[in-house]
Amino acid sequence: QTVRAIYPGTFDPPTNGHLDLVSRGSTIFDHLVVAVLRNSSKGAPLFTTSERVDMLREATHSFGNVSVETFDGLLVDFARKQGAKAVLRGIRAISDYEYEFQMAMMNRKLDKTLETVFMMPAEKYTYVSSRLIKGVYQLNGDISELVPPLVLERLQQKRAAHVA
Ligand code: COD
Repeated sequence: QTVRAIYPGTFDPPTNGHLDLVSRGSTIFDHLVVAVLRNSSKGAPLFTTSERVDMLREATHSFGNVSVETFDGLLVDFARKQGAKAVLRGIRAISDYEYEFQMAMMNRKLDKTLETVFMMPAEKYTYVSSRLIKGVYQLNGDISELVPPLVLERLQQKRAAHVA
């Protein structure tokens, strides 16, 4: 039996923390679907959905068992359509726990057959978040070790477009 898992998120933008999780997930699941939420409640994203998908595809193409899709609506519905048995989520610190716990329990209420699996990133990525990356980058901070090369390039393009 092959096990398919979904790694859902906003990924605005993808970071090396996200990729660390993809890498770990790809070793324990037969197939991992990175799922980008199309309409986030987090407010206006910096990158469009297709920009985020591009960056994720480029950053994950070397994994043979990872694909990138978009989804809308309930995660449990998307997981069912994908034939996924598990949802992969990352825990960086205690502060992630409450939100993740509530989401996992709500998803279990909605679909009791879907399991949420938590993994921890390498220590060096435990403080990395998309929100901080955007903030530091806008203030000209060096984030080159924290995001994949294409994300750095796309951030530079956004800043150039913003200045122009
Ligand atoms: N190291 C390890 N993990 C990390 C790191 C890092 N440095 N940074 C982020 N992560 C993890 C996050 O903890 C998360 O697990 C994942 O990577 C993705 O992160 P984000 O921030 O891009 O994703 P979120 O939290 O915005 O994703 C929220 C969802 C899109 C999953 C959620 O809103 C959802 O499922 N929406 C669909 C509607 C729905 O079903 N709602 C009911 C859910 S209860």
